[in-house]
Amino acid sequence: MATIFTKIINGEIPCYKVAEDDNYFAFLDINPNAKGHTLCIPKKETDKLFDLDEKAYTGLMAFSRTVALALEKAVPCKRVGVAVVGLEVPHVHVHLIPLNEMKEMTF
Ligand code: DGP
Repeated sequence: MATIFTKIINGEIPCYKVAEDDNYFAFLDINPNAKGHTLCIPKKETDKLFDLDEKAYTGLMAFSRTVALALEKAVPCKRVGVAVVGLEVPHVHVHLIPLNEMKEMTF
């Protein structure tokens, strides 16, 4: 069965899209820790970060970096925090969270 995130990529569930290329997709988290909290995901459904093959792993990191650099410009913050959690949705996702205080980084 498709994950919630695959349904988002396919447009079956609405989202606020931040960025997209052939292999990766970024959208705002529905339950943000801070303004601009964004999730970056591979379009190919994969559960955990370390399940990704080398190419997909480095591709996801490069895509996430591009989105993080854009977020730093778009959203006032001290820095963009990065986390990979995956307790809720079994489709690997990189959290990018524009942070001003550590307490914003809670899951
Ligand atoms: P975790 O698996 O614990 O890393 O958290 C999953 C995150 O995904 C959580 O911060 C909320 C977000 N999320 C879950 N369902 C949806 C959804 O349908 N739309 C959006 N935009 N975000 C979602």
